[in-house]
Amino acid sequence: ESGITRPKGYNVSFHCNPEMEKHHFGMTHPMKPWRLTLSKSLIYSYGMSFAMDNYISRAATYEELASFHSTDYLDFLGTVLPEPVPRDLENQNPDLKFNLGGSDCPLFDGLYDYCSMSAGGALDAARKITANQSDIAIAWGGGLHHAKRAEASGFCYINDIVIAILELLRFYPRVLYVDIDVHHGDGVEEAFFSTDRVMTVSFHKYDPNNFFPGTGALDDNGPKNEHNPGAHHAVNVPLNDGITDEQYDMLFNSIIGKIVEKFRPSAIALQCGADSLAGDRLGRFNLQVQGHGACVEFCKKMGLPLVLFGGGGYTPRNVARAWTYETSIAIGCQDNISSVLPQHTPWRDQFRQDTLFPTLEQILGEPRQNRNPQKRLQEIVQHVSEQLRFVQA
Ligand code: ZLV
Ligand code: CA
Ligand code: ZN
Repeated sequence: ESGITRPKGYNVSFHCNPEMEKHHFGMTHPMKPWRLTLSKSLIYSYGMSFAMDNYISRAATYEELASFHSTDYLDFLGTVLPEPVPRDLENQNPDLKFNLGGSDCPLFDGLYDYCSMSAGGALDAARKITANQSDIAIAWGGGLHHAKRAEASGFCYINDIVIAILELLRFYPRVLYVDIDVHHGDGVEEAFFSTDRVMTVSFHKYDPNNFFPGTGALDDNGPKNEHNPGAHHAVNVPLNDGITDEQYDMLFNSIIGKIVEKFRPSAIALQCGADSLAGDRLGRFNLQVQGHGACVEFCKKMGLPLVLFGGGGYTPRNVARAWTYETSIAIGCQDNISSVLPQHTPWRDQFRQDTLFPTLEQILGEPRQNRNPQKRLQEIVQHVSEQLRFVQA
């Protein structure tokens, strides 16, 4: 009836935990876990749950979190309580342990539960893949790419992606990590700096002094010492404001195509941060739902086991559109779903326009100026090609 059918022999699993979505970072904080509820409700309105295996994910255990994080950090994370911060002290320099409790990474009620549920979904997704039960596993509640072994950073406390990739590495010789969040995937890059079994690729806005986290220059490709097998296994694609679908897809297909050919990964982990969309509260790009989704489509076409993670995304209506479209791509029903949002979609007025694919004019009025000359993009492709000469499967 909805036009959604389940292709035989192709399995997509969907991992979420409604309890996670109920947490709040604070009124003025841009990260809104509720965007997960909005996304899921749109996905369900389209009837897509009938074409996937749906799981309520568990919370990751302490031991699972400790596969990457230090126990000092986890113990502290498990015991700190939110402290009411006096207004005037909020942005001063409190004594931050593990970078916790500042304005980017506030302490809030249920913080440890929130983190362990995000990681639990990502781990469940990875395990469905390694058990050969899913071809694509989706964990929109994961993708928190900035968290370090013993430090919170940029709204991220636990690096669910690193934990999930470590699980994939128990079964697969090589994993390709791709990150289309508008921010640099520094935590994942750093975690795998010294191994040649994971290649990390991040596309991001790069402006070292004015845009978080300030790392991820074109020639930051992993510590280049004689004994580091991970040298050359970090790929960075630094971009400027206003990049368009057309340019992004050219870059993405050309770079990921070359990498898959040379590195020959056995699985792909794709972080789908939706803050790279036009109109994002923190982002700076001009990507549309179609262009963002084209990255997922390209990865799917590689025919390798694929885990999809969420990530950033600060304009909830656009996050929900992108992750809905990308879920449809995973299932393979993207050409059969209506571009008009289903009439019965909950919170339908949140979406402003009734289309899954708003135009740039609808999103922004005036599109953001594109500061990515074609020549620079060619240079980036050239650099990556040269870098790949040092890589072998
Ligand atoms: O999307 O923050 O710029 C994955 C992700 O990649 C900063 N943080 C740091 C460095 C100095 N500070 C500023 C502190 C700001 C504290 C509160 C905001 C509050 C309101 C509106 C915007 C922000 C904000 N914070 C914008 N950008 C930041 C970044 C962190 C970005 C993390 C992206 C996370 C989930
Ligand atoms: Ca990125
Ligand atoms: Zn981001």
